[in-house]
Amino acid sequence: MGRTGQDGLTASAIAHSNIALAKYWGKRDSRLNIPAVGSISITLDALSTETAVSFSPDLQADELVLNGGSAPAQKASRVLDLIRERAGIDLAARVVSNNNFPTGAGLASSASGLAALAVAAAAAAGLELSSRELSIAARRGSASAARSIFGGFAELHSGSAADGSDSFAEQLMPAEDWPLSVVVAITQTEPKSVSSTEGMLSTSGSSPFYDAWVESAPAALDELRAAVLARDLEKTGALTERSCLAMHSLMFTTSPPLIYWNPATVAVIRRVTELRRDGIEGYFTIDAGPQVKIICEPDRAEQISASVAELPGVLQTITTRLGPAARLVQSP
Ligand code: 2P0
Repeated sequence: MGRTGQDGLTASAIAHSNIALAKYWGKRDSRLNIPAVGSISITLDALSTETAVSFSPDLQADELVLNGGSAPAQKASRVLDLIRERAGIDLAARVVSNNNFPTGAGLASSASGLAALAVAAAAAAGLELSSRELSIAARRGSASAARSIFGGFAELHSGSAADGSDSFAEQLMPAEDWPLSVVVAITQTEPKSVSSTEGMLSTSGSSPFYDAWVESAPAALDELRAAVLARDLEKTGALTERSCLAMHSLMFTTSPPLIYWNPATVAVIRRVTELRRDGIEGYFTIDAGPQVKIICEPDRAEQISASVAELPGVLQTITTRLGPAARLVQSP
């Protein structure tokens, strides 16, 4: 991986969003952005971000242009700082990032965005980093981004090292080994009012169930990992729903409470459960937002999508297969 820009110090990359089957919520180190619990995710083909990075002596500070508008560059700068340190360069960067889906609405735009940034920034700085090093760099921006470096199924380790060197993601299984589909039911397109970063800080300081969540996470991960590797949809689905509801229980018991759901979120949960009773197998999961993602076999996706699309408050559905790893976009 070298410099891909015509004028050097410039590169572009694409990464796909991911959704966690076993959720991450809470940090063991806020400064280094190290998660308190491990997580397992699937990368989604249809939701992606393309990010261009240019280091330049003409800039005074890092700049981020997100979907055409100026945006805070704080998370991007944490990734860029690590890349600058590794490359021994002292230049600010301009980052131009475009999502092909709603930003900040619980569709993991920071996961795809910061994974694409890590890949592009490393190449722009002339570094050849391993996937593990890229995953650690992406994690510094957003922990979920560490997982989007990989395609298919990925696991992010919380690790125990104080410097976060053992908190990286790795691929658990490629998409081809278990080609599932995901139906995303969008119930709101505006960004959420409380960011994940703020929300999890608030939860760890106030939910009476936070310690139990952290303590029970390793066993929950072991169980889910085994179900995924066995390609057992019923078990994977049940454990996915349990992790999602455990995380939202933490959110509900945060002070002040974090209620990311809206009435349509609940309607979709109920519909997924009813469909399953009728033999149409799908399993829901919900992140820090009101959208519902339904995991199913590809031959069930159309029926599930049509059924949830008719519910009041469901604005749109997107059906996707599992996606590939983050990668550089070669310049012409
Ligand atoms: C996850 N989420 O495992 C969980 C489930 C949302 C709910 O990771 O603070 O944007 O930047 O590390 O990665 C979203 O949080 O948070 C997230 P930071 P991030 O997918």
